[in-house]
Amino acid sequence: MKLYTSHRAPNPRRVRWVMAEKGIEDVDLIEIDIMAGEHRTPEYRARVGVSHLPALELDDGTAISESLAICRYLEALNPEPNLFGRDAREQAFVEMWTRRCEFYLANPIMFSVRHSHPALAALEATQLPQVAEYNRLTAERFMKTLDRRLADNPFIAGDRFTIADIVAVVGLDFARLVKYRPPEELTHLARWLAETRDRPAAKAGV
Ligand SMILES: N[C@@H](CCC(=O)N[C@@H](CS)C(=O)NCC(=O)O)C(=O)O
Repeated sequence: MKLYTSHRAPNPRRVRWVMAEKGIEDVDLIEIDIMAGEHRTPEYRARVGVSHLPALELDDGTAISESLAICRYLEALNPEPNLFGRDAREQAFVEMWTRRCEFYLANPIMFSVRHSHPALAALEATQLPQVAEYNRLTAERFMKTLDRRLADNPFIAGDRFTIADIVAVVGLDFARLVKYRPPEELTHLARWLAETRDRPAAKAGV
């Protein structure tokens, strides 16, 4: 299998993090230069169907895009350590927190960075400061929710590390591109962030 990835982009990083947690090594990483538009070529679109990263190309040539679909596929092939929940109840909780983290944290941060970092202007038809600000505020509102959650739970979905933590930390790490730091008073979020950034996968530079 081949993973089309880009080392600075957040969504492919989710997949690389899942691979690191599970010790998956039989996937070739193909680096795509987003700033050079390599994902917008007719060849890439013909192969993947959309001009997005990441994409996982299977050995028969089928391509799967959407980072979380790829992560689920890798989990099905490599069940341990489990990242998506073991029973119906845990799966629902993991899904709930993953979607919250994606919709209210990771995506808003992505839009905020894309609409404020000068180097990323090339990816937007028009870079709008108001879009950046609106999305920063949306993300910060959810950071407060996460802070309350993490006051009573070691990890976002409960008592163990899951895909919800990966989506959240990758989103927050992307904000470092614009030198953003979560508000200091969110001490439970800070505790979780430090511990998550200290995991072997993160320290290995995933
Ligand atoms: N929902 C998609 C988002 C994919 C996405 O937006 N990927 C970014 C990189 S992080 C991309 O391909 N950007 C290229 C562009 O906007 O031209 C996923 O989770 O995979």
